[in-house]
Amino acid sequence: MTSRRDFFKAAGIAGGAVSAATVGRFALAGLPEPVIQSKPDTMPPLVPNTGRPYNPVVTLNGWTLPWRMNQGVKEFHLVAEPVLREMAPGFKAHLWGYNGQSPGPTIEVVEGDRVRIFVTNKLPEHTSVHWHGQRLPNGMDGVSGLTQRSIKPGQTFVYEFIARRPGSFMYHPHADEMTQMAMGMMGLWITHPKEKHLLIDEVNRDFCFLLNAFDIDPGSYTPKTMTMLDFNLWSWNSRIFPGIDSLNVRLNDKVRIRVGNLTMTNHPIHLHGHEFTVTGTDGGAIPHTARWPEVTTDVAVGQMRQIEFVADEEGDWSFHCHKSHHTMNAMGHNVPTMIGVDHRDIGKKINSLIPDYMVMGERGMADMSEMEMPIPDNTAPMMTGEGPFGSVEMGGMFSVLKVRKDQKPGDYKNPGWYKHPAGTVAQPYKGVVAKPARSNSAGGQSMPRAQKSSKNFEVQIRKPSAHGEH
Ligand SMILES: [Cu+2]
Repeated sequence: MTSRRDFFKAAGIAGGAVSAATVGRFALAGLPEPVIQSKPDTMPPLVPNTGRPYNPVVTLNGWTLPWRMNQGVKEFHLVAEPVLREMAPGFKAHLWGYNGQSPGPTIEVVEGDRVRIFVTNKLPEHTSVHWHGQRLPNGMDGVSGLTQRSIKPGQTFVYEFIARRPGSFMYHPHADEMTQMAMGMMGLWITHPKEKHLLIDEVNRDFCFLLNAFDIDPGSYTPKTMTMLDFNLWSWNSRIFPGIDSLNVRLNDKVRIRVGNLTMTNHPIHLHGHEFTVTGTDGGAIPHTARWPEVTTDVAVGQMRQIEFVADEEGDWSFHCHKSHHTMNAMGHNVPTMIGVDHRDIGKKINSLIPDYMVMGERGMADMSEMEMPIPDNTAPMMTGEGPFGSVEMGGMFSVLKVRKDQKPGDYKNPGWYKHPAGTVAQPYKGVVAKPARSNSAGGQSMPRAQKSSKNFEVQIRKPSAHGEH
């Protein structure tokens, strides 16, 4: 039970000057029923049925929290609790989150709205909620110990403030942060502008997701919370490819994507086939004169980036973090590079002792994606995703922007694979390929060497090749 003192403290009402009317109003109204979500699907946009109208966002593999309008105040109820999150088909993780999911639901409000958020703590330890990026009274900032008492297990606190600034924000605990964020406690907050805004364009599709990371050993279910940098699962909204839904849009749609980073490293987010503009951050909208075109934008730790573009090229366009180890799932990675090393003979010898021993990486790691190697239960494959032309050989922070001319406005269904017009797909060349001419020069250096190297030495190049050519 919430003690009255904690309740008023969190509500920003000074200890001595508690208004009985305020108590009565809350008590009479009761708490809004918490809404719980258990499906990991991308939920359709939640069109507002009360308050000022706006064009709602779509949270990738997530959802927006419904609210209750109580005498002009938008009331939300967040429940901090352990959750079972399907991170990809066949791989579930025991995380902490809000209202049945990690991340928690997206909260959408309108600039100027008075917002009241009840937070019930069903975790085994205390928590708090910090509303990242918001202008609010100091006592509503959610830093346990500094601006409020922490919310003990079983307690419900109430936060109340006016959403003053339109934009893209996040929420997360400010109590035992390293544990609670490593366990998946976070969510998005979108404040829509209350009227036409010079720097905030109207768009046809407005997507959002959080970058997050976990360290879960293959075959286990619970993240290691002491990990500082060496995470092995790089996720969007606690999903990893091929578990991340595609972003499905109609040809010539104006598209906005809001990305927040609550991992411990930066992520250069890259879109194929289009240029975009960074139109805003969690600090607000960017003036037009300060915007420039990009195809990759780095989202640093604790930052948000809001990108916009017109989807005017049909097709299935990759959309991913450009750190290549972030588009892979959990793997043993303290492994030397084996490209070009023929270790089959050694493999055979080891096989006679350990029948399951497998030789890896002789021709690169791509073989891994099509190899049916035994993996422990509850483990996502390292690189996978079956595309129309074979394995995509990806994991982690990877998805696809699907642009189609027959996608209906407001329809977010996956349209399936793109059907390329005849003659527009890269093909094997059928003609004769001449041997490439190779220069005899030792290199293209701009100046001659001052002296010859003392000894001629040779680096043996071992090219990956088919068996039997050695
Ligand atoms: Cu990354």
